[in-house]
Amino acid sequence: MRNAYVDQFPAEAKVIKAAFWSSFLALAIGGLLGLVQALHRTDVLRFIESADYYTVLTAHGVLLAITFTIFFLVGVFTWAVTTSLERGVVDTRFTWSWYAMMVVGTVLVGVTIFAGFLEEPPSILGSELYADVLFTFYSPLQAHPLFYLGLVLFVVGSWLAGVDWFRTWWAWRAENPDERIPLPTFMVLTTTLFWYICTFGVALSILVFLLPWSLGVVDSVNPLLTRTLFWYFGHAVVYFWLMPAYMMWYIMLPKLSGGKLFSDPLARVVFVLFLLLSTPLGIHHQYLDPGIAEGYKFIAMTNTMFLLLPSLLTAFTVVASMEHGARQRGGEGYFGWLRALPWRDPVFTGMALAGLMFAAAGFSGMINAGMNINYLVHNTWWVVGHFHLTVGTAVALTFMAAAYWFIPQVTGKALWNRSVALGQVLLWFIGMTFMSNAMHRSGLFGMPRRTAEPQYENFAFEPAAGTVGEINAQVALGAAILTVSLALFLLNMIMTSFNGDGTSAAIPDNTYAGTLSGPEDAPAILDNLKLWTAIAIVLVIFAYTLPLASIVESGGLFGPGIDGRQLTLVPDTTTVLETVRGVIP
Ligand code: HAS
Ligand code: CU
Repeated sequence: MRNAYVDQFPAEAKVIKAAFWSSFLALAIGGLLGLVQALHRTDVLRFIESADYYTVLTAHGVLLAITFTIFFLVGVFTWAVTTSLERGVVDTRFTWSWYAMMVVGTVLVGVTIFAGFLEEPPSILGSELYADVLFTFYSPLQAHPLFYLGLVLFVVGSWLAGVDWFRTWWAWRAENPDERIPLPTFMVLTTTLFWYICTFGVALSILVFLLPWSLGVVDSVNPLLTRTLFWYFGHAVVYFWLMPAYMMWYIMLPKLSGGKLFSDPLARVVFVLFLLLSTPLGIHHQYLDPGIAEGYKFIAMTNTMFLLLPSLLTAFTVVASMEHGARQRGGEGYFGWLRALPWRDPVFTGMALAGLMFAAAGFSGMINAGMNINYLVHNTWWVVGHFHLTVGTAVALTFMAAAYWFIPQVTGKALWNRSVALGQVLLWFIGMTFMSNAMHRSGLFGMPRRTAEPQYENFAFEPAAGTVGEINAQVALGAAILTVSLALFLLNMIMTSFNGDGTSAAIPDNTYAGTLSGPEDAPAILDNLKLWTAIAIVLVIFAYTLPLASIVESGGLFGPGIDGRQLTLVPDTTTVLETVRGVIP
């Protein structure tokens, strides 16, 4: 008898499958645009006008960082809740409705961004369809109202997904009043709670400021305020991407390694710490912003350093579990056990390589987080190197590796080709090593990010870096390898959906790792979600009330009023574009 997810939960499997395919579509388009811009700014091959660079960059950032990640993770979380509670969602119509809402939101966002490629974008609601605002979308850049509306629908869809997981858990709780929350559900619920806390900031920014401003209801906004509200959300969102990857490292890697999770209580502590600290540190993205006092930046830095702890605990617990597994399989010696790990399994190898990369990414994150060192790397290619290791590898590679396990689970079809899958995860690791290492290095020489023409006037990188040609070559080579890897991934996914139905031998059991120290060893207070949420909110209030108050005081809620007049700090986007077009031949 086969024990695949689709056999246990056929209705849920359909929604999860749809979410995965939405995610893969975003990955395909976003990934291809990544190649286009990497070749463009390294001057290796230019397909686009430099004036279109920001359209490409916005599509790349939004489709990969927001669409690909979040569609995949809502699928994974639905899987995790239903399998660990051993019950389906309360009503799959509700599940389909939040999925549909996210799709509509994505389509609106996508259409507005891609309209930027047209010579003459159509005019809707009185303004040109246009959204070259990058994935960070704060003012003074302005997008068409439909872009913001799409974002709102997407985020509200994700909120309803959270409601779905909570409802499922409440239904289970009514039937099992005395049991501990199963670990995967615990991870989903704590992540959902900090997602609610952090998205409050971005919802406020869009609904109160950006959307009315783009509709012409208000004349101006306070750019520092919308920036700060963005970053209130913008750091926590990175953990929204990371937590599903962590979840899979905790519940799948130990089993794939042949052993058990080292400690369930420690895993709970880790997720509680993320709930507490993911939001009150967003100002570490604004160390260089004038208008925020140093003291508030220092608080953000302190909280960031505290938040290294759960990742360091994760490194310890997950690697200890892998070692336990390897020793069960006969591994010996200080490091010899590494050879006993199942390196031929693409699911394992993809996730292990993603974890390895994340160890490096953690170091570049620590460097970003230091207030004084940040001055050296801020707005350079270093930061781009950092996030291609984090979201671009720790998260993306884990998701791709997991897909080799999930797609057979939710479709009942065996994976098309394991060797291609193994080659694919290796290629991702190699491509990213080239690209991200070169980006980090060039950032140290001041190579700016987010520009099609990275050279400064009167400043040549060549003598400063000595290596700009080599750096560009490495980035272009890395990007090309990543594209091949991506194509192989998509090919495998497509071919798998055409594969005949899988037998039980071809599809692994839908179960995850047991534990060496189980939930019975965890203090009951860890499961008190109300308590942790309350503390998390208090911390956010401490970290943000004073800086926000002073930003509003000095810059005005809707921008500075001088003699009763509103000073528009914000040039309209067409003027900016025309200036750019004028400068760039
Ligand atoms: Fe970051 C900028 C600080 C983590 C994403 N970050 C960014 C941006 C993105 C991003 C997208 O303080 C750019 C935003 C923009 O457009 O401007 N980041 C940190 C810190 C961490 C961190 C301290 N970032 C992430 C994660 C991301 C992400 C995760 C996405 C998923 N980041 C910053 C700062 C900036 C920043 C500043 C602003 C820079 C600027 O100036 O603009 C930490 O969370 C990192 C902690 C990680 C560790 C590593 C633990 C190691 C583990 C591996 C275990 C190994 C295994 C495998 C399992 C301490 C868990 C073993 C294998 C065997 C074979 C044995
Ligand atoms: Cu951050």
